[in-house]
Amino acid sequence: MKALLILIVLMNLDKNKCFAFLSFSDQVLSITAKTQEQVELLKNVSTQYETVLWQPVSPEYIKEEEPVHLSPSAFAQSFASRFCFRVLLDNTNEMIELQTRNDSTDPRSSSSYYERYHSLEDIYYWINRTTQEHPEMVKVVLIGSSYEKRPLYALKISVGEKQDKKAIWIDCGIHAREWISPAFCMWFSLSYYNQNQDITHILNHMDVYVLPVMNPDGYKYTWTTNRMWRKNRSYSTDSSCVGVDLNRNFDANWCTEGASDKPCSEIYCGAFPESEPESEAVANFLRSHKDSVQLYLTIHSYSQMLLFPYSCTLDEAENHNELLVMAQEAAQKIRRYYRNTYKYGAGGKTIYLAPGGSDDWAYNLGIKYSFTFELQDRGRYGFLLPPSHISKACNEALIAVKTIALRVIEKTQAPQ
Ligand code: 9B3
Ligand code: ZN
Ligand code: ZN
Repeated sequence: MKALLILIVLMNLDKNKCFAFLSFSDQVLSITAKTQEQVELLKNVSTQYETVLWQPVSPEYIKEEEPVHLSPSAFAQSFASRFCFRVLLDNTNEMIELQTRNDSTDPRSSSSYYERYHSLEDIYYWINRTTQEHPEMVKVVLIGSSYEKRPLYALKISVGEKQDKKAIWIDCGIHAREWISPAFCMWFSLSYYNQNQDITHILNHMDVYVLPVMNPDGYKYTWTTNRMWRKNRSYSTDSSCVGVDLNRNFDANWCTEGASDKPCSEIYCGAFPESEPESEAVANFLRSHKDSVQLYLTIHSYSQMLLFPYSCTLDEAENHNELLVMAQEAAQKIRRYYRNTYKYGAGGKTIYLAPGGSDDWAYNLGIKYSFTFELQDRGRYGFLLPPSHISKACNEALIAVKTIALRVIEKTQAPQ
């Protein structure tokens, strides 16, 4: 993708100053539509010109006054001249190169192992090492396999003699390009086997299941072929487009408004609920552990939000206020300790109506504490969050997890 590019002329729109820019295919721009006409134009551009849309996830969500993040490949000049925009990133190719390099083959060679992104092979290796180094508390559970037959390994972190503890489930990497998510699952696991006081308390009361990469085929593909891939890698019989959005494939108002039945869409819901082996594996595991799992967490990026059901309807969950207070407390901790702002609320009202998500499905299964975290950042780097930001992004999410886990224990278990 060397620089095709296009020029964008200057213009004077409203009071905004807009300067002349050259736009290249490895730039990411932020454009805000000011009128309905501009909304339509942006929708057209992002469907027609092989534009890579970073935010929102799919063109139908483009609205007035909400910044759109995209990587233009061939802007029509007529289009470009009608907008003011800001360049978010100038050199995505270089950033991608940097973030995939120096992925050493010896995982623990330096102390910054957890502050780098890791290839799928590295993560499998890490899973193996982790269980070997902490056999007394970490076990690996094979919950299924992906479309391309890669194993879906979850870690079970458990301490003490008690066998049938309640549990927390946490999955990462549903969406392939959200690299901070698998990095978080690894960071999180590390903090659990290098315990501190809060963690010890949590582990005395609950086991923790961690699925570091729910979409291994997609993740692999982001390392080898297309860094911006989101879906899994399944082929459908009646289209040349590949992939299902695993977070639209669960049985929660499946494929209604907010999802698409078109295989080429980034939010394609699949042929039927749980049509994909990845979502089916997670759903099967949770169904068979629904009496023990009390807290469901799923990690995404980017936009800094703590969301809870429902996303698939605007109706409030039965314990909406309880979830709201928990999310608020977690967001306050992040603000206080890390000086960073997270929005929180029910998904449907906070971002957009989105059916078929794992959090809503888990909630309806009976897991009354169910959250989706959208980690850093708010668009400065988006999916290409530099490795130097991993530790802060993970630590702030970790404090939110701890806050919520401690509350769940308080609410569901008598003091011991
Ligand atoms: C979407 C759904 Cl369907 C849900 N239940 N909870 C959160 C989201 C947001 C993520 C998505 O899948 O679009 C953000 Se990447
Ligand atoms: Zn205790
Ligand atoms: Zn996501």
